[in-house]
Amino acid sequence: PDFAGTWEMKSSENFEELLKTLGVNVMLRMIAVKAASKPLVEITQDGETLSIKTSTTVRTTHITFTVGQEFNEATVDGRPCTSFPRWETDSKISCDQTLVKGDGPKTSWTRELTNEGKLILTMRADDTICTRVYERQ
Ligand code: R12
Repeated sequence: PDFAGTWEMKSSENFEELLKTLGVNVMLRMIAVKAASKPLVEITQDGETLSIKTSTTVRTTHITFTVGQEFNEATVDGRPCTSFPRWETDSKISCDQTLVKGDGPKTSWTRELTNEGKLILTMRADDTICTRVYERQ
């Protein structure tokens, strides 16, 4: 699958609930929810190596990983973690995260390319699942 492109978000469900489960306080949640309502996602891909830059007004993250290989990133609330991305289907990457330090909810994300050319991101913390749908700009 070709994840490459410049993506804009079309819908988001449960983002604030996810932050709640992660223990983010109400003030930061308000700021984060607002900022995360207009993200810009830029993905480049070389085979199984993806580079994903996610920009908002308050935080920009940039990860590069190869499916099947561990890498370091941060959970959505900013805690350093080790991540292991793998193919769940031939068009869906599933990534379990392990906190580098301390305890917290179990977190993971998936990124899937649909037949309609949409990108579906899910982020999970324990039983809370946030689903965000992106379309190419
Ligand atoms: C915290 C601090 C900040 C944030 C939080 C806790 C904000 C996080 C944001 C995340 C956006 C995620 C997106 C995901 C995607 C845009 C804005 C939660 C700044 O302590 O769709 O890929 C300091």
